[in-house]
Amino acid sequence: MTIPMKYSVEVSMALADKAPIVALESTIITHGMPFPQNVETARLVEEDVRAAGAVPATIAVIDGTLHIGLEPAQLDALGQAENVAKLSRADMAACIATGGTGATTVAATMIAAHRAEIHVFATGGIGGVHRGAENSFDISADLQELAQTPVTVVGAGAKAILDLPKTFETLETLGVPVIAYGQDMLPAFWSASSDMPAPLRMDSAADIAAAQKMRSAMGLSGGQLVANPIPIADEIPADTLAPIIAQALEEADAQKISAKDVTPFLLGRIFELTEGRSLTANIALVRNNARLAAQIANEMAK
Ligand code: PSU
Repeated sequence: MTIPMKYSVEVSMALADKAPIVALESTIITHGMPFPQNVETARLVEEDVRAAGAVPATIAVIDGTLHIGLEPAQLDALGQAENVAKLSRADMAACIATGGTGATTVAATMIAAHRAEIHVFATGGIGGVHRGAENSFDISADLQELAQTPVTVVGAGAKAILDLPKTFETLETLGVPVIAYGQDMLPAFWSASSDMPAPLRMDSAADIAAAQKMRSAMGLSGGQLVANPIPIADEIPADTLAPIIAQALEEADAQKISAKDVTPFLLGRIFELTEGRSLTANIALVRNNARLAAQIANEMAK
């Protein structure tokens, strides 16, 4: 059975030339940010990747076709579409098989990128172990994906709405390298630093690319998480955010929000409670991740 897959013009040219490519996800567009900032950000992020010498490949399923790289009109339409599915490993194939439309999460984007032989992917922050997971068992499929699919994911750590210590414990159990970029401590998404030391630290894109290549050479499955801190000028200090996150979590609990709806609900409430500041920070960190991912892709292509 052939997979209905379509490459954008610039991605197919880059693949033919073995030029550096950076995969980008689409859930951040459909479920992570409001319109029109979602589409504006997606465009800016693509431009950041190009300016850093790589080709952007935004990934999504549209009418049953897996797109590797979206044309501008497709990106626009996706950013305004309603009832778009949020796809992960479990439901991606079903969506393609039944002609559906869905945005790809970190897990699904990694699967698609690997199929397309793209080795580097930039996002905002990965999903992880939700607070209260000891009762809800809510753990993002992103963690398992990092353990099995060989793609280097650049994020500002995991989203700070999660239980960060449990998230990083789980990554360690799964054998996923977590590399803080340029600092000793793990970042915490909207904040440049958490109080957790990073398992690994690297200061250059070349080292990060070499580490992924060595994993493959050694036959170790899986990718790596590069935890890239938000630039200090754009961060929201963790102390400022803590009560806001707590309030959003309480509301999610009271309204019985569960499963895939939890992350979009929390991001939306934190946006309202910070009067938009969380979104400004989110945009800054995604762009910062895109620039680093492009540098890593350049090193991988050497
Ligand atoms: N980064 C962001 N905003 C987002 C996401 C990442 O800045 O909305 C998305 C990614 O697609 C990630 C998903 O896979 O959030 C995590 O969702 P969940 O917690 O339901 O697994």
